[in-house]
Amino acid sequence: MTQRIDPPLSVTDPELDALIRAEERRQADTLRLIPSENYASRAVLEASGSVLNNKYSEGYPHKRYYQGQVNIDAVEELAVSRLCALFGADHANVQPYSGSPANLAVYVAFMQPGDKSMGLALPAGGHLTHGWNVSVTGKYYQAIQYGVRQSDHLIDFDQVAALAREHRPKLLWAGTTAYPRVLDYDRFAEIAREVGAILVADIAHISGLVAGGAHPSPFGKAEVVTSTTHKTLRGPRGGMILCDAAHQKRIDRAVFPGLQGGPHNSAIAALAVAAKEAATPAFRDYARAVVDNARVLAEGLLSRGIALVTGGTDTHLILADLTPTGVPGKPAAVALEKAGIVTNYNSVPFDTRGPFDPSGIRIGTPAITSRGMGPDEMRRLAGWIADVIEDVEDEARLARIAGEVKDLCDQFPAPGLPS
Ligand code: DSN
Repeated sequence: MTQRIDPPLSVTDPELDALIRAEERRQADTLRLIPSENYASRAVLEASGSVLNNKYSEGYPHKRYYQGQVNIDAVEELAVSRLCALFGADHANVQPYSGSPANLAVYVAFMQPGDKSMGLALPAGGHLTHGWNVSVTGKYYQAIQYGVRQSDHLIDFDQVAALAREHRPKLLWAGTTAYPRVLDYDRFAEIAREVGAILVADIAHISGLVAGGAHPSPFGKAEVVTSTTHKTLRGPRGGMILCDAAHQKRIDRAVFPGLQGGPHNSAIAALAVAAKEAATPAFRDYARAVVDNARVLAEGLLSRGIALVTGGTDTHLILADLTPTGVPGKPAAVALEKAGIVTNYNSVPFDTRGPFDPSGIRIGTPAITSRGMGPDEMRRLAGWIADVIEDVEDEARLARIAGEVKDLCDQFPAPGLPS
């Protein structure tokens, strides 16, 4: 009998294993405030690292091009039915590899190259795939971009309506990556109806909040809804498209065979787990706490004189405009990381600085709320952020805060990490 050789990662590749262990420690010991990041549960991580990785399954349940799908079909059907129930959708396609491929599939489903779409411009808080000029969505299609008002940095619906009437786009995108306020889907739907556009809600940042009832739902208003699955939804890296029954065929064909080959079955399984978790009362509490924490953190920052775009937040996300402090976003983000507080530098609306050296930082509460932190911790955090920005070069201060951050993190173990 031949001996089976299948050593663990630590033996096969100690160098790589050491990097993963170091990343576990970094995620344990720092306050992770990038609003698009989170901690997936141990159960989600287990499913995403499973033997489902080994199976090819082009096609959809019971219509595949390879044999051996008895378990894979059941996995995909579970993910689809759980997501439809969670969001109240007719149909879910769970095969997109992530948010950008999901959005691209929507273009492929409904548009021909050169057709018009409309989305929020990237510098105003939109996403690359809503038609920004460096994205294929802005190169192959005619992208009309709307913005926010200079006076209050809120979406300018008068402009959205005027541009929609002038250009009559096929798709109207309602979605954001750096916008701290809830979206008025009724208003978007009204404009889309008037000009005969399909309203597409990209809820990548807020799908967990929508599932948990902490953000208005676009379902019943947008005919198509796209999302990543790893942000507030706390699932695996992946994407999904939910839509009305009338659009199911077009969407499914656009994903496969239009854009993709074999789906990533381990990600789909982990998404099924996340959808089950998101349907629990505990997840509703989590979603509400994410928003409450963001509000308390915003109040704390404002009380220390830090300016916030739109003056605050009613989501998981805060966009601080550091212009009045004299410290640009990048040095602030670098100093914050030295203090154990991980954010990202970000443009603010009408930024006079460039995207690699912008005026703002973007902050979110999904990951720290997954650790169980609440209002008291948010108040301490606001103080630390303000202290760092007060003097980004005071290395002793940064080191002291990093120690205090580590002590706090030790009291709030993160889901999915080794204890
Ligand atoms: N990278 C995501 C974010 O950080 O918002 C958007 O795709």
